[in-house]
Amino acid sequence: MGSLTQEQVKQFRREGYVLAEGLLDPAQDLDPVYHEYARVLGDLAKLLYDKGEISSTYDNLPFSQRLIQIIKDSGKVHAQYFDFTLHGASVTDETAFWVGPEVFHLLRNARLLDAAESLIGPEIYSNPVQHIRLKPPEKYTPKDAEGRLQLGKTPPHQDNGVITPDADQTEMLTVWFPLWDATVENGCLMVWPNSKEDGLLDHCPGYDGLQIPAKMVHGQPKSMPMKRGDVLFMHRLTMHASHANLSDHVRWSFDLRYNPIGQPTGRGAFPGFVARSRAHPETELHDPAEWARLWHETRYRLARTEVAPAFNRWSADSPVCA
Ligand SMILES: O=C(O)CCC(=O)C(=O)O
Ligand SMILES: [Fe+2]
Repeated sequence: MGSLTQEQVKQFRREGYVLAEGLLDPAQDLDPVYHEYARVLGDLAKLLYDKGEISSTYDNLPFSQRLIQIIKDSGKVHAQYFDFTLHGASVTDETAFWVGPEVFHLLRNARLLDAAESLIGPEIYSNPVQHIRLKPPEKYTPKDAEGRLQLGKTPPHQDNGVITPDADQTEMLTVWFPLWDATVENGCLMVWPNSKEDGLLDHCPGYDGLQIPAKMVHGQPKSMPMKRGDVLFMHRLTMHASHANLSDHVRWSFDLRYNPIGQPTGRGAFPGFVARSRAHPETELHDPAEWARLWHETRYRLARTEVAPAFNRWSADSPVCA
């Protein structure tokens, strides 16, 4: 079963990625989550305005411009506010995140799962390594105390690098798609075809995330401009990065992950769930409120944990990082 063509499956197995053009129906599959996030953005505007951190709620602006104004006015990108995951190191009871029903419906989207089934089989677990990325234009992105962009381009890495070693054999599948067209100018992804053949490379912690040291990055990357509705599937060992957002609008994407049920997720402190099981359909999670509850319970637990979970096995002072 599964919805990808044999040719697409072959390309994924050979080169470590495949682009499925028009897999999603933008109106059916993407608009609901867009509308949900428009409300989240409104909530953020009100919250910041009430705290005196912005001078207007920018009600009349369309999403992208409204977010840019809020970012400029408050001096912060607010990535965690929109994300449907947590960052182990700094969780408190107040840490904001968004685990709304339309996000859950996206995680269970039948078109995504049909395609995932072609690549990892019919027993599909929603792996909790997942993000929404709302990347503002670099020219409007506030800097941190060291003068670096708070949120910029993604450096070269393999997703296997951002999970714990117990999951190195897990067939984790990365599923990346834009909410709006992604272009080279606004910061689309680039992939290094066949890079999975090199196995897991060393990664070094940097301010913008784990990255493969430049001296180990060879071969020509392929830029992946994508239309709304297109979906990119990547093998966990496929090296990828993003271009910088040099446009004047927000680059908006989701990246989700799935693995065969029963394999470790590589972020055991976070909750996943059975998205599809042909063998045991009764184990599938269908309730968005239960999914949200799992994440709230996780936040509660992490806020009380002294040693935050680390998902990274490399240290900045190891010789390869010098
Ligand atoms: O969207 C990006 O810029 C990076 C995405 C990424 O690294 C991923 O989806 O694994
Ligand atoms: Fe990645």
